[in-house]
Amino acid sequence: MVSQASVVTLLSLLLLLSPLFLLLPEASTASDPLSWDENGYILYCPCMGRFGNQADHLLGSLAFAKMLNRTLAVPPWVVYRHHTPPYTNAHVPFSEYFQLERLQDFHRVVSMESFMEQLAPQHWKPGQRVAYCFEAAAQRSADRSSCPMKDGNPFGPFWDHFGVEFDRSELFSGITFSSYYKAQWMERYPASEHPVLALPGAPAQFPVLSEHRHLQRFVVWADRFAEEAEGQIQSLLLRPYLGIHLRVGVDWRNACSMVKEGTAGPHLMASPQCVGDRHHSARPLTMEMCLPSLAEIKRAVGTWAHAIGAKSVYVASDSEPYTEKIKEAVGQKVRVIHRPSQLPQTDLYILAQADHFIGNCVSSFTAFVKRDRDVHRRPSSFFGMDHPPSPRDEL
Ligand code: GFB
Repeated sequence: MVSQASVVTLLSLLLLLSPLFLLLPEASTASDPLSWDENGYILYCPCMGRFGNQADHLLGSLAFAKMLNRTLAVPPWVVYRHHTPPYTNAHVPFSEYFQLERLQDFHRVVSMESFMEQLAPQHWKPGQRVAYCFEAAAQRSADRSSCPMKDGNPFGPFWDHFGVEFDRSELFSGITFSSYYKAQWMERYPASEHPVLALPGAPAQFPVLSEHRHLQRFVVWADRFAEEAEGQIQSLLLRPYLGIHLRVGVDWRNACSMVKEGTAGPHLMASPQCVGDRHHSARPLTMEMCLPSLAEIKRAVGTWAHAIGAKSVYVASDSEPYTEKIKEAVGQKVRVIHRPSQLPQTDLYILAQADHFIGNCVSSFTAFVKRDRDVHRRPSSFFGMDHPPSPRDEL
C-alpha cells in the first residue's frame, strides 16, 4: 500500500524535477557529444568562388554524401577579405546564417567545426589523415603524386584554420561524383578502410545539377539571422516590394565579355536556371541577361513595379545601385532602398522575401535567391527575360 503522504512526496518531487525534464530534449540536441558514424564521413574545402558558388556546391555535396551513405562535414563559408583588414579569409560557420539541423532532415550532417573538435582527436588523428583527389589534380603537385590540398589560397588557409596536415594521398581516375559511379565509389573506398574522405574541393558540379536544386528546401535561415533581416524589411520597406539583384561590377563585366564575343557556349555559370538545363534546347543567352544595360534595368524594374503595384524597390548590388535612375523608372511615390555595405546574406534574405524578384540569369548569387523563392512559390524573373521557364515540380 502506498500512503497518501508518499504520493504527495512523489508528486512534489516530480514537479520539482519537471523543468529539468523540459530541458532534456534541447540538451540532447545541443550539447550531447557526437558519436562516431561507422558509415564514414566526407570532408571538403569549399574552395571555388564566393557565397553563391559555395551554396551550389553544398547542395551537390549533400547529394553525394547521401548517395554514399556517409555523414557530410558541412564546411564553413569561406569569405574573402581582399580589400578589408586583416585581408585573410574568414571561415564563417554554416550555422551563422542557416540551421544545421534542418539539413539533417535530408541527410546526416555534422559541422566541420564539431567534427574537428569532437571526432577528429580520436578518430582522425594526425598521422592518419589521407587526402583523396583526381589523379589529374595530383599532376599539378611537385611530386606529381600528392593531392594539392593546401596549395595556395583558399586551400592552405582552409585546412590551416582547422590545423590539418595531410599524411598521404589516394588518387582516383575514371570516376566522377555522379550517381552513375555510386557502386565504384562504394567498392573502391569502403568506410571500413577509408573512414574519412577528405577532398580538395566539393564532390559536386557547378552549377548545381537540376536534380539537386530541390535540396534548397533544407537550407533554412537561422532564426536569429532571419529576425534581424526581417527587422530591416519592416523598417525600410513597404509592401508590396520589388527586389532586384544588380550584378554589374568589374569582375562581372569581364565574365560577360564571353557572351559578347560569342565564346560562352550555350551555358555560362548559373545560366541553366534561366536558359534551361539541356545544351541542345537552351534558349540563347543574351548580353542583356548577363550584363543588363541601364535601359534594360529601367525597363524591367518599371514593368514589374507597375505589375505588382510596388510601394518600394529593394536594390541589392555588387557595386553601382543606379538608385536615381531606378527612381526615374518607378516614379517619386515608390521608395527605392539600397544599403551600400549590406552583408551579402542579408541582401539574399531580403530579396528572397520580396513580392517579386528580378535577378541576373548568370549569377549564382541570384540563383540562391531564385531557388529559395521557388521553394516558397514566390515569383521571379530575370533581366532580359520577363518570363523564365517555370520551376520544376519537385521544388
Ligand atoms: O555569390 P557569388 O558566388 O555569385 O559571388 P556569382 C559574388 C559575390 O559578390 C557574392 C558579392 O558572394 C557577394 O560577396 N555580391 C554580388 C553582392 N552581388 C551582391 C549583392 O547584391 N549584394 C551584396 N551584398 N554582395 C561568381 C563568383 O559570382 O562570379 C566567382 O563566385 C567569380 O568568384 C564569378 O567572381 C565571375 O555567381 O555572381
